[in-house]
Amino acid sequence: MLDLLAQPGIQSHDQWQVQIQAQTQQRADVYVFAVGLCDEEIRSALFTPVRDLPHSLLTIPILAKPDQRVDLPNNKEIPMTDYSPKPEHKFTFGLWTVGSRGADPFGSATREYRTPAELVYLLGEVGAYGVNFHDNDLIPIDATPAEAEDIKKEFRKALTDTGLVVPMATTNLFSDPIFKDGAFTSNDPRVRVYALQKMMNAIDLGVEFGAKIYVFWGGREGTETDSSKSAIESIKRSREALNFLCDYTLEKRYDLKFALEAKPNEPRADIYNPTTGHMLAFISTLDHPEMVGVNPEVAHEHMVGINFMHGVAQAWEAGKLFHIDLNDQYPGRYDQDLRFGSRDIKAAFFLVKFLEDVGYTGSRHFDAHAYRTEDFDGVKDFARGCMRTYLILKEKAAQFNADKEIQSLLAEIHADDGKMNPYFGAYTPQKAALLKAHVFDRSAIARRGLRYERLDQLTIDLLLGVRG
Ligand code: GLT
Ligand code: MN
Ligand code: MN
Repeated sequence: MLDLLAQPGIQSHDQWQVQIQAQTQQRADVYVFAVGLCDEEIRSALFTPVRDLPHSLLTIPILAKPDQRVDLPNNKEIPMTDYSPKPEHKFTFGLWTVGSRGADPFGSATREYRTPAELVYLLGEVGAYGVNFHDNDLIPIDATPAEAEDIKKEFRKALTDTGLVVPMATTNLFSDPIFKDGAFTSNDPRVRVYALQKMMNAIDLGVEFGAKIYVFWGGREGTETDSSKSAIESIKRSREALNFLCDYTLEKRYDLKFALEAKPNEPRADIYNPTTGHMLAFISTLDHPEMVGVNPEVAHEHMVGINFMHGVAQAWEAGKLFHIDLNDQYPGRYDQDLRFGSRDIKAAFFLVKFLEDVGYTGSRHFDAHAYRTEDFDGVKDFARGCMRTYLILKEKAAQFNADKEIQSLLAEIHADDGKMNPYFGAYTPQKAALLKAHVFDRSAIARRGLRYERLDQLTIDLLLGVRG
């Protein structure tokens, strides 16, 4: 290689270098200041020549955008933030997310079909860490064994070429008409048993590709009319199925944990275990609660108007936050699966701040899809946008934690002189007697202003970028 490069007039480019340059120039205009190259040579490499530093630097529009970087010839870098995704950020997408063709109940697909392997290359291009799939996102439900092998081979090659991993897999128990009345909770025993068989095969498939988390989303486990099913029987059937599949996984010695995903409605009128809180209670009744946690989704809790981060915190505190589905949603609407952070920036901020502050190390999975208006360039904009917003909010969270005024206000708000300490902690009869005798100046305590307005405005200023 070195000999090749040493030949005079060598013109062939290193493919990797060209790819990096192409990726960079998709996002930015690149200005080059070089002493040994004439303008024509710089232009032939598709860069823009710069002659009169530092005057040019001040006139280049790039400097007006604080998220871009400029490399100066003396290697001094103007410090600017880089919001590009890296593997350590653990950003993942489902095949069904970037593969969504834009169909909705009122209209057919607006984007063409892309194979699983093609979608992996797309994810590699935008900088994702991993890809997740339902059994039938990868292998169509009626594929022959030979067809399945070909698809797997192509998919595996795409994973190797891009370096993407498969941290999570799941089963489609909702698309096929056989699941019209649910899977584990169907009133038809043949459907309940078929669902178990499909699950075992899908678990095998997920494990084959390295998945360590297995998501259960029971989209059809519900009713339109409660005359049709017993709500108690449905919980018992769900429990029996989960116990069976835990034992299957244990018997196979798979290194796999289950994550249950709640949703209140859609596609059924009402779905059982409708919130993360319901799921947490249900998990504690299973035979192997230690191998089952939750996969909360922003949209699923925002659609009914509840605070998503509070549910996530409850799951985290219980040691059950195994996975998370990030997207966005207007309350009171159909399941929108909007780009992360595109609707409620403040809620997204407190969510990212929570995940980063507690040190959540699992996947940041974006379970969302591009608007129906988009082509595949728009799908890439969507995927890049999810990751970029997360990283911007992560930076804002660090800024919040380092902001002197915000932190001194918080210290004031959380001030504790320790005088009440004797009453906290476990119950004792002495403590109870002491507490009963304590006299509180209720109105003095209530008079104290808590300064939350000021704190919230500082947060808003920070989010809107007018602070520091
Ligand atoms: C479906 C659903 C999601 C679930 C997926 C996993 S499929 O798109 O709306 O919330 O996470 O089954
Ligand atoms: Mn989801
Ligand atoms: Mn959803």
